[in-house]
Amino acid sequence: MNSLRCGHKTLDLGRPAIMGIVNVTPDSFSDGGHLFSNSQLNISKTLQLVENMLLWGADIIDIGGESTRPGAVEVAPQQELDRVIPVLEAVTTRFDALVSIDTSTSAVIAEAAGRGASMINDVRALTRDGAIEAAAESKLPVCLMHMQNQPKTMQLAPTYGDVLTEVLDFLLLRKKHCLEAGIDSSQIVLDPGFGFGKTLAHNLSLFNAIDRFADTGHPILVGVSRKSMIGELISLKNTDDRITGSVVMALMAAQRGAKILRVHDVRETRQAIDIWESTKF
Ligand code: 7PM
Repeated sequence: MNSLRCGHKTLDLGRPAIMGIVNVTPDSFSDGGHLFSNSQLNISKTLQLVENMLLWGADIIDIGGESTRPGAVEVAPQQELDRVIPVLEAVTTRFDALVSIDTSTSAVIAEAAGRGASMINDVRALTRDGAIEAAAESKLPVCLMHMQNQPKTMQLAPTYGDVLTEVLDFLLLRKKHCLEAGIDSSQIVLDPGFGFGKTLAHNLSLFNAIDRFADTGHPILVGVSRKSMIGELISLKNTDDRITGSVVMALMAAQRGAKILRVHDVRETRQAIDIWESTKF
């Protein structure tokens, strides 16, 4: 099936889906806490961003309350709950939108599933205590992402023998654990985890092998939006200058078989994908 079952809703993957990033952390790397003032989340600004993303053609909104940028320290489960759940509630009350929750924490998975979340997106691939069980219980689709080490240390010295084999093997092992926990195979999305414990060379090896990930039969999610790999390729230090590069790489990822594109710049990415789709006959 070319779709994911998200509770009462469905995410169609017949064409590449666009996932709009909404970071509700005060220190996110590329959207620098612009939803915050006096370290307080501005909920009306957040809803405005979500409304715009939906108008611009986002298929799903990804809400995250833990910063996973390189060097970031972990947040307490209660703090993550306090950040994410009110935003989820506000978004689902106001809009008939699909919302994925970017979390590794079992309590957040369980609480979000009970309050209308449509998907679980875990950069730790459900490795934390209780996460896999909470996800299985929710019956929601899960995105399993590869990361080497933890955010605090992942970019210090990323090392692989064969990066493609290691990342693929990890994801297929996590898939096996998910199946054993009762998660339906058709609900599993895989993600190579660009920028998570990877050098530029590692990222490019994985990017050029997206088709190999797609060969697993699982929908592939790709998140390269405004990341340093784009800055490194064409020397752009400022994340605001990486929009064109991000759009180009999202389109290239889709052409290599990615089915979900996790992006900051929904309008620009939607246009690129729609142009590509329109040229097919
Ligand atoms: C460095 C790496 C800085 C990542 C900032 C980020 C992904 C994700 C994030 C991804 C999935 C950001 C992030 N990236 N979830 N969450 N895939 N599935 O761009 O690539 O906000 S966090």
